[in-house]
Amino acid sequence: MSLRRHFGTFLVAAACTLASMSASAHAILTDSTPKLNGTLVAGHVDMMFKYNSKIDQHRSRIVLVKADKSETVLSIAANGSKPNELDTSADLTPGNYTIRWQALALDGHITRGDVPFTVVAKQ
Ligand SMILES: [Cu+2]
Repeated sequence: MSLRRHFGTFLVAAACTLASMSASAHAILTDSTPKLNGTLVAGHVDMMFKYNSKIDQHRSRIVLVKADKSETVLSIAANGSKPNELDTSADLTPGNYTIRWQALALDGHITRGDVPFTVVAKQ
């Protein structure tokens, strides 16, 4: 009984792996501002998340998570000339933040990721 249940779990895991290997259109983050664990200067900050494939900008999501865990959904700029990017901006004071992105690729698959970064005071 227990063995059979484990086998079922294995099959599900294997199917997911195969699906992700064959779906080359998954949105994978290839570049960003801020960089992973990067630093930005406080003020009105433009942020950019670039993927390896076209994404649905209207149905993707960018959430700013502050050090106190509070979350703010940032609006994504419609950018028809850069269909593989999510562009947004925010007014940021010094501190630690995380951008939690969720990208919907044109194949219908959603990928997610976190980009932690630090904002430092203007010199
Ligand atoms: Cu996919």
